[in-house]
Amino acid sequence: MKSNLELKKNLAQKIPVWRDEISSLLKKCPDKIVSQVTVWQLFRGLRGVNSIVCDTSTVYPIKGLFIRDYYLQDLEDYLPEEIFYLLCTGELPNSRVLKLLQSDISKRLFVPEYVWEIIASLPNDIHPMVMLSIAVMSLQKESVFSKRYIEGMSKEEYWETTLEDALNLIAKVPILTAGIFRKKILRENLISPMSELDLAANFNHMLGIQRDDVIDEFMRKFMVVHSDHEGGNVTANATRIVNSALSDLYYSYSAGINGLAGFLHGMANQDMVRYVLRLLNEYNQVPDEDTLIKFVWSILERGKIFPGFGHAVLRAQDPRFSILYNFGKKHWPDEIVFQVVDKLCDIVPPILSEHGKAKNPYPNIDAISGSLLYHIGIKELKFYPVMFASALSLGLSAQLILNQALKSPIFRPRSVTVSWVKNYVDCFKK
Ligand code: NMX
Ligand code: MLT
Repeated sequence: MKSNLELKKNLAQKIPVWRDEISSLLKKCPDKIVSQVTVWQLFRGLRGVNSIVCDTSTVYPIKGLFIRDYYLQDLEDYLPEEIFYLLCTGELPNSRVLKLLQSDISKRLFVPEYVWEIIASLPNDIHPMVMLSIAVMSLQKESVFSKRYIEGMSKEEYWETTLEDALNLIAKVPILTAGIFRKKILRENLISPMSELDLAANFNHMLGIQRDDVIDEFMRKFMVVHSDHEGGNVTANATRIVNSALSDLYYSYSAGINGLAGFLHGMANQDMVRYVLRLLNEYNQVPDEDTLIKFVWSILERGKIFPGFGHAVLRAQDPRFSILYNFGKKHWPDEIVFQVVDKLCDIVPPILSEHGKAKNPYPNIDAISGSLLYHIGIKELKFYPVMFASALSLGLSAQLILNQALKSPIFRPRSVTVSWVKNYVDCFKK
């Protein structure tokens, strides 16, 4: 399918301007230093090093996520489709442009039968993140980018074909996600998409959730707050690196979500609710403060991490957490899983501070998201990172469209040996 929508026209106008900006930077001050790497940073995950350019969003240590120039808190009532447009272009769409985008996406709401056959052939007990990754990989043969590359497209077309792949991906990932939930977890029939619904409401519909206005509003917020978190997190970074070799969006997204499946990253949402359910099983009610304090210490004293708290960049409460927390507090305060999470979010930060290791003791998005998914009827905890991955299709797609538009080269930094570092820094010489 060929798209000729406003998004593409808008990008076609902006891309030359963005390219000029970068060309003049490279011409005027190619040697200006923008970051330095200390020995500590080299061995500690390049924490704090400016090493990636990503315009879709930025994470500030105290204020948290900005999508383009907008503070996340000012975007929480927008539709995921609007956020996708914003991520790509820097502008929110007007209602005409939004309708065109929605209508374009609605024409892509189908998944080829062979993909369902592949999903059906998978053992039911493999992690649903693996299922989503395989499902997206199997869609790779639909990639417009790869097809056109083999046909000999010019570099100028890279971003346009990536946009085609992106529109297909953001339409199809929720279908695949809902399909995996229905077929492999609930062992129920698939529910066909309804093209007249917005992306989030349609997601609820296909998951088979008892929809109402509040639940649809929740899913919109869930998708918006999970849509992007700049370019340096494990998922985005992996996605970008794979794509920089001109592996198409399907290969790249699949690689990225394999990173999201890490326990330090997107898997923390399932672990948080796992702990909460363990507590509820044992006490049959929201445990009192002393019990929770002992529980948290018992985890930390065994040298384990407490999921849902801390962050590599944030040094304050994650605004994505605040948005979902306020929503839960307003609409579903009686949900017992939410109540335990609520108490833990008061109790854990001072304990982590006393423990003295985590640089940021505050809750992140994964502390809260699972409790709300639990409330709407997604009781399979392993499914929580899959919901995260689905929403991320928006931001990851936008990042790759821009990377191709800006002709980002293959990513290939140098690696060095420990001996090289020792010789270079000279600290060991008398
Ligand atoms: N529980 C226990 N220990 C922690 C925690 C935590 N929640 N957070 C950080 N630490 C430890 C960390 O393991 C490290 O220990 P060590 O010195 O033994 O290696 C030390 O504190 C310093 O780590 P930081 O510099 O504060 O954190 P870093 O940038 O390395 O890692 C996270 C960031 C997010 C990986 C880390 O805070 C963490 O493991 N949090 C829990 C898992 C989680 O919630 N992940 C989801 C992140 C958000 N997301 O959406 O993906
Ligand atoms: C994310 O949303 O990717 C996480 O908060 C992790 C990060 O930003 O490092």
